[in-house]
Amino acid sequence: MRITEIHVYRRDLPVMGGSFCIAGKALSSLDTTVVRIATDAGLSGFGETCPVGPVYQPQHALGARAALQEMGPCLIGLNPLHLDPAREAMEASLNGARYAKAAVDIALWDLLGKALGVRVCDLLGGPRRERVPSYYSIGVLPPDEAVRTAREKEAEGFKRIQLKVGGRNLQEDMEAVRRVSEALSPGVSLVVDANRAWTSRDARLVSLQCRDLPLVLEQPCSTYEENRALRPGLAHPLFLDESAEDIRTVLRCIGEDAADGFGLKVTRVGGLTPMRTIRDICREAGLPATCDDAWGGDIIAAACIHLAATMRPSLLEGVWIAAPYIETHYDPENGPEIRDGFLELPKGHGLGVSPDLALFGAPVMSFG
Ligand code: 0XW
Ligand code: MG
Repeated sequence: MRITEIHVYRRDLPVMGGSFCIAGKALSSLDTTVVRIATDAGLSGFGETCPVGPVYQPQHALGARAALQEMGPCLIGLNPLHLDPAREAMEASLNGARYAKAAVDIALWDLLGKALGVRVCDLLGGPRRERVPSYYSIGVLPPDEAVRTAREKEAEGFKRIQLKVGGRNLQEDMEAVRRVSEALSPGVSLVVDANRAWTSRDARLVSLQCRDLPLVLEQPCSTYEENRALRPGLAHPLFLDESAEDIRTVLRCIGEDAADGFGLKVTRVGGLTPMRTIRDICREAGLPATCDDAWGGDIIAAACIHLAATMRPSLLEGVWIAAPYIETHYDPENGPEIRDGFLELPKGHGLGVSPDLALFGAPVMSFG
């Protein structure tokens, strides 16, 4: 089998209800990039990458498409079932840009599954279960609204709530943390995510003042080094998200005992191939992790669910997908939906979602 064509599409994903606020920045619409890899066997594979705006991480939507423009030609003619040579071809044509390579990597796993008549989770080691727990992320909101949303989401079946903080008065952050924690039932866990917005002073103050509350702190400070230095002085476990950039950083973090777990993002680390390695490293280290992406539609959601289903259940913290925050499913029949706080593995071969390309309009670039 050979890759004959690659088409790249873009689409805006408006946020339902107006906006989602991370670290003081309100996001009203996200720009997603979808890749279709077509073959001489008549099969197509789909991948996606959708940075959550241009400041959450060093990744951004225009950068993803510029990288695909650079790499697209090197993939034409390759055997799509041979994932390692395809990765090497991408490395040889462009340094870095893991998040753009991730879209190709996901599309190749989708193709491999379709070609073999199996699901992506079957190829990634085999599913440990058919449905995985999701978690809900509450954007930075006034404490009253955060409490109301937390109660609503608990009632919908979520067993893990992530509360965004940062980018405002620290007193308001502390009030939101305390009140949301006290509003949740004992079986529901709380993660407080500052998305790099706190100083180490802020993080220590919140952790010490809230030492009576059972919660996890996620990526309070910006850099890996700041968070590592902070950890011994905290009263709470520390998860790294934005700093868990790739396999090497995760290895370093374990070696330096810098975190109690990770908020992993499939595209940030480079796709399902490196994510599988990180899954195994975390399992050996006994560290829990989420299996998410920063944003994206049905393709990213399906990729996260497949990988998460193969993780040791006791170490999977939850899967975050953007479906509750966006209106459109690319695949109206099989697009992943959260029910009672859980996500089911899509049924079909490959990723199990078939995007309706009419939703995307003409490709913004094509190769082959
Ligand atoms: C909650 N998320 C998974 C979605 C937003 O993009 C941010 C992210 C996180 O945990 O930082
Ligand atoms: Mg996070």
